[in-house]
Amino acid sequence: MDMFCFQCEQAAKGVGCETVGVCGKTPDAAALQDLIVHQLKGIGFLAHEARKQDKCNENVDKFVLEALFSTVTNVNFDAERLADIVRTGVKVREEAKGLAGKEKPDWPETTRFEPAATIDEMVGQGAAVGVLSDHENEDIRSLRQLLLYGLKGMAAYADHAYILGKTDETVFAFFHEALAALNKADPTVDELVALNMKCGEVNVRTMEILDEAHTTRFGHPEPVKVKTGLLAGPAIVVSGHDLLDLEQLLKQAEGTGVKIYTHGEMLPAHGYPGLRKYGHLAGHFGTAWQNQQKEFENVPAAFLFTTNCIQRPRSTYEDRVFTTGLVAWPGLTHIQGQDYSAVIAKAKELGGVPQDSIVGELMTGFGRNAVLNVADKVVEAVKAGAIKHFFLVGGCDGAKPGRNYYTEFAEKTPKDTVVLTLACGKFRLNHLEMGDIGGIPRLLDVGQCNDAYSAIKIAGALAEAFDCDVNELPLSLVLSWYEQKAVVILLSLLSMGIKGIRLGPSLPAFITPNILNFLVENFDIKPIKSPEEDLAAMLG
Ligand code: FSO
Ligand code: SF4
Repeated sequence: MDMFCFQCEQAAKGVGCETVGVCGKTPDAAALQDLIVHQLKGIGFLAHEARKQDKCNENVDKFVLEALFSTVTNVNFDAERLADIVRTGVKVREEAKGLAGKEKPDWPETTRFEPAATIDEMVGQGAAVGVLSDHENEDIRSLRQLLLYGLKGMAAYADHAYILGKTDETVFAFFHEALAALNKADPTVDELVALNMKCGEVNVRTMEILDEAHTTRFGHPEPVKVKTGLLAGPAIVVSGHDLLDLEQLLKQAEGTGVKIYTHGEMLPAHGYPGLRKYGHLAGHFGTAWQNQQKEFENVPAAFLFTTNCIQRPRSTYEDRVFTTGLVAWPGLTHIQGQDYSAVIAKAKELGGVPQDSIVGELMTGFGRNAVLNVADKVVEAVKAGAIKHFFLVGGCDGAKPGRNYYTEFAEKTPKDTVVLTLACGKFRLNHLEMGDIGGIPRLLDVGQCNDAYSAIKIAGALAEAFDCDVNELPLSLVLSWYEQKAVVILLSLLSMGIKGIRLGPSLPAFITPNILNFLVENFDIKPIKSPEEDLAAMLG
């Protein structure tokens, strides 16, 4: 075995990637990511000790977010950059130690970790502290990994909010508390279940501050039709989730003749007044992340990745792919300090497509404000029997053939039902013509995975209007998962007591049969079956 990683839905053979990641992660990158986590357990412990004495430091708080986010699937594949994080971590650890006070003999070994001199040696250190060495009891290990992946996902959301100037003390404090707890040699199942639930709860707050960050800076999303394809002329296609990167690029490209297109999870950007006001935000290109190698091939545009999900760029377009923020792929040009002049220059050099090639249109922008503005109409439609059921069909997309389930599911939903969708999983259904119910579109794109808070608010408002619990609403959740952001959203939904969630396309490899039983017994989680069977059960 050259490596072991099972943190995402692509884990080889449904067990784990052992020679190279299905995502393209090398054994070196995998080991260095494990080493970052090992180091973070020490930093988290010290920061947690410091917080008990009301001491904290922004550098430490920020490093924890960025380092965890760098280990999320499809973010950083570059061993050099990962090793740099470990080296920086030593300085950060010293800062945290300074806050925590005099070293105590019972502090865990992770607080004293020193990286080796070379990357090869660091890889050896990482390989020794990976998942399989975590805990001999598989169920304990499963719950510990669930917590770690929840933290990774939450770090992504917290980092997005941080970049936009929004933070919350409870969020930082929980990262440290949970990382500190991961040092414990013999945690009980109950302790770990409680920490996982708290992770979900704190993530709701994280998503709330992210929502606040987005809506205060860019306004509330409004429903909008977006053209898909490219117009003639120089083009930059922006992927990932970071709206601030997109805004900076739009500002810098103003007046240059370069048009900007969204890709994948950036589609909902068009709904924000503060971004739509830029006339050169020209449309959307392509579908979900796993199709990028096919869709980018031979397209004369520059591509910019602001967050996950990046895939190995093919030689036919690698010269035009740029990364920014925490994204890294060895050999690609990385943009520092949000100076996008090189990306703009590349787009000009390539020239773009010679003729307009618009292929269709997509609707987006049904954030909580837009939906709640028509809440009266929706409630009336339910009371009059015009809307019988709501489905939330969303989450991440991915490469597995089983993901056609989500397209078929949406196609088969009865005409008197409404489908809310979000995240890149929407590309399985957002091309469908689903019509409307008395002017209310049957398919509503709530936004990115980053906007899960909007969906939570919509469900909460419906429950309030009908004076019932969310679990009593005519609402079914059918989620697709891929990486750790989806893990933490699932923890959030469970922490809110939401039951009966259907999950696919396959169940996480890191969940053991006992832990799955626990989730089934307590939360009635169900694996997806066939669209017909599931629909019949939900509507029955
Ligand atoms: Fe998708 Fe990738 Fe948004 Fe994920 S682009 S898979 S859950 O990073 O974050 O939905
Ligand atoms: Fe495999 Fe997913 Fe880990 Fe990549 S992130 S190595 S695909 S389990």
